[in-house]
Amino acid sequence: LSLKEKLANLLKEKKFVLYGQPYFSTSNKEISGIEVLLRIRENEKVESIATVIDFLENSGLILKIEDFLFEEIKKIGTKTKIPLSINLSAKSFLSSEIFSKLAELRRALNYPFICEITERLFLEREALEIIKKIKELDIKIAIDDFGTGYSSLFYIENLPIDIIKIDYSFIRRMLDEPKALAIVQTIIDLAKKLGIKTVAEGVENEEQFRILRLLMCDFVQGYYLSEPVPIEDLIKDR
Ligand code: G
Ligand code: G
Ligand code: NA
Ligand code: MN
Repeated sequence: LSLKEKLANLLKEKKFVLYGQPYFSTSNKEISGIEVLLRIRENEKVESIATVIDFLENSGLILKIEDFLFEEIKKIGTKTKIPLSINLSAKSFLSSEIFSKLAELRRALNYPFICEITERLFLEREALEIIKKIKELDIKIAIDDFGTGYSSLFYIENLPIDIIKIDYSFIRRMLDEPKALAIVQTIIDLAKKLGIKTVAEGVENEEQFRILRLLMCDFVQGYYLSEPVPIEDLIKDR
């Protein structure tokens, strides 16, 4: 079987599963939102899609997988009031169908819902239009892995961005490297002045958490407070 056939079969057999990783308020460590992460469950093992995400995007399979993802979120989303975030690839926006799908998903959920996009989307000529259209659907926008791609102050100024997720590479180094710390601090300050919330990714220990709280980062995500877990476990009783 080709990789494409193999992945298509996994999808048909419902071997894609939804995990969720919460992010927490730095002021009280309460869950403020949940990022939905797709994983593949095969023979009792659950694996990240990190190694196949480029292939999924380039082969177009990502569109079918998103249909599955959206259907699953519709089921889960009605059981929780915690805002959910989904990751969308720049490729998802090549077809304008994505907007009707997002509109439908938004209607199925009665509270804030967030799309995480990466700076890669800014390379698309229509990036501005795309983001405005999402916002018109009353969906929030988070820039994922901020600082590692094509960060442009133009976009930060001109796009209606709600959340910046500071890439974990800066968080990981900030305690040892003054330059990384300066960058983290500056992103937080800039975001605050522009009315954009900040999430620090990849927070793994108390020390990092404390510094981020001092710097007035709004939210933290990472193994320190929670790894990704099966999403049903997160929304139980919430
Ligand atoms: O942490 P983890 O190894 O599960 O992350 C795998 C990678 O795959 C991350 O970069 C994450 O953003 C991406 N990813 C996870 N779920 C989805 C999804 O539903 N859609 C897209 N486009 N990317 C996803
Ligand atoms: O690209 P994106 O930011 O969506 O990727 C999220 C991925 O990062 C998830 O697959 C998750 O497994 C991973 N991750 C989440 N928290 C941590 C952390 O604290 N440390 C490390 N090394 N990885 C993390
Ligand atoms: Na993400
Ligand atoms: Mn990220």
